Amino acid sequence: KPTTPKVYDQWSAKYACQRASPLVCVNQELAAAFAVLSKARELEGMFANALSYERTAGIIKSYPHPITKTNFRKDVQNLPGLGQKTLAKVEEWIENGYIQESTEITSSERFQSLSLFSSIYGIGPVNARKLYDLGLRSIEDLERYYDVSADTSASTVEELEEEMVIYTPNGKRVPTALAESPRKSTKDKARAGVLGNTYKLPDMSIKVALMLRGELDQPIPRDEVEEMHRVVMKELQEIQKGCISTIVGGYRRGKSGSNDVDIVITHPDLKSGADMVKGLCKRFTQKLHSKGLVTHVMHLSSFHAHNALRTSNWDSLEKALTVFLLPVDPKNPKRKRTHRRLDLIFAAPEAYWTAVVGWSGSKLFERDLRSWAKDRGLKFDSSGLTRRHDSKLFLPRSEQEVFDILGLDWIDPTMRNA
Ligand code: TTP
Ligand code: MN
Ligand code: MN
Ligand code: MN
Repeated sequence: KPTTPKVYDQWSAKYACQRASPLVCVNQELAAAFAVLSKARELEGMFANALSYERTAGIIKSYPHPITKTNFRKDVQNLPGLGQKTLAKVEEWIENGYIQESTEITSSERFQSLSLFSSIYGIGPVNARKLYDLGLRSIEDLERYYDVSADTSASTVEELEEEMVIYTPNGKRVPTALAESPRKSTKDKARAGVLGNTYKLPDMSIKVALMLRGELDQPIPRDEVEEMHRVVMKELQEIQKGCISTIVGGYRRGKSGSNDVDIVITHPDLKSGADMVKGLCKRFTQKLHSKGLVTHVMHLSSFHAHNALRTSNWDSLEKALTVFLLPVDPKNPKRKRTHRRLDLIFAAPEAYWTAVVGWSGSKLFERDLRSWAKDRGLKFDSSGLTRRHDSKLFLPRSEQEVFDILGLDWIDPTMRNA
């Protein structure tokens, strides 16, 4: 589907999901400078400020002309959501070619350590700040702190399930088995203190991510993404024939190197596809693990039908966040394979296209898609599209239909890089 010229003309629209945002824009350095400011605020826990700078970076990515004094007055200062402080920074960039604050942040020890720590899977801003406050600065410090050594072996699906706990506000540990059990009522869970609380990732996942850091932080070229996809789907056919899939995430948005591989999977049979997909995530992950293709399972989620723990950013789809290793290529046996992060997302056929849209990103695009939907009395997430007042569920049969139902103009995935 060609991107309609209309979307290219909508660069001043409020929501990222109304605008075309290329991977690399004509004002890339300016967008990157605001991305640094956003990242810094996020690392410090200032989420409203982080979002505001993220939106600024996003709207700059959609603006199609190199920003100059002239079009600053004509266009840029009227773009939605840019406040006085932000506009002053844009002017500073026009004047000097850089934003002082971004440059200072980039070279600061605190920012460098916090970014480095939070680049490890399982370490978020809160944890990163805690580690920094303990005096830790480098990866070597982290390895000592988490006691990463040879015993950081494979975490199997079973081990992971045993280890995963949820922390309630009063520090009580609740096993996820209870939290996610579809047999326990919401009332039971509330009594156990589970509702509304977040998972604490087991330290094992952090250990694994640290141990494999040198491999996991290498971008995955597009042809290797495609090779992983082929291998995964071939294995899947062996336990469930007829499944279909889309590679989503950064790959779908056109990135030449991805940080991980994200695959959305369903069985297209509208009558029995949902049943065939149910429980498949865990079964398939176990199969991949037994074959040595999945070496580690970082997180396995959503066997809870009612999804009491659902937070605004997460859907109720079954997913496995794993570490994957391609087998040695017999035609090229000397080439060592690299451990890669692989995310598998399973959707019932009626949720497939919302899952594809919801996992194609970017994060800002997804966030604005939810806001846009909300403004129109709809609710969008990866697991479905519903009307708010009566919970009527829409059943889009294509990605185009998801856009149509939402009243949005089509945007090619490669233009969703807000
Ligand atoms: P990611 O794999 O984390 O990111 P990415 O694929 O866009 O980029 P890369 O892996 O190369 O760094 O997430 C995949 C998509 O899932 C993302 O594009 C949007 C969606 N997503 C959210 O909407 N919210 C979230 O919190 C996360 C983690 C992902
Ligand atoms: Mn990804
Ligand atoms: Mn991912
Ligand atoms: Mn989970």
